[in-house]
Amino acid sequence: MTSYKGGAADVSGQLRGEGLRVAIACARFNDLITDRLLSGCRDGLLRHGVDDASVTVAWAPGAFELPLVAQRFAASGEFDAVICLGAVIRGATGHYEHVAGQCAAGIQRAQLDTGVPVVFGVLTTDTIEQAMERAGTKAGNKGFEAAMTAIEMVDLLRQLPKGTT
Ligand code: INI
Repeated sequence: MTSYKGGAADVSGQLRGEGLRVAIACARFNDLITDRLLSGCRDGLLRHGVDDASVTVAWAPGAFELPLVAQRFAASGEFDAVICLGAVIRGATGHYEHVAGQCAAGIQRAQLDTGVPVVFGVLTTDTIEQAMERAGTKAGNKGFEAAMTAIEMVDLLRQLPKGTT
């Protein structure tokens, strides 16, 4: 891997979390699941060098509210990355598509508008069992993965040309 200097390059982010300030927006809805995502996320940050004292957590009512919280964090200039954690479960709602879709679209918009990485650590599953599997049982922990994505993206963006945001 070489650093970008305006010419040919092959860049990727490393998992170096030292000195990073990270905000987490976590949904309270389905907190049986999101509590586990949050634990996995904190663990992932800590294991990759992020100081727990540099991590701020805000609880939103549900996944639908995560983009606004994330946008506020990202626009503040106080954080290097924002992580959104939630669990949208199809079996439990008729408006699954709206909640999940708007959550994803809003999170993407927050990162594109601000230039700060905003990670989609939101489970979208058919059943609560599938969500449990992705929240620290047999299919890993999406919160832990989200922590690594945040750290990697900060390091990657630092190597890329400056944008307008
Ligand atoms: N919010 C979730 O985070 N997960 C869900 O599965 C869910 N369901 O099932 O409806 C959910 N709904 C609440 C939604 O996110 C908003 O908080 C609510 O609509 C108020 O805006």
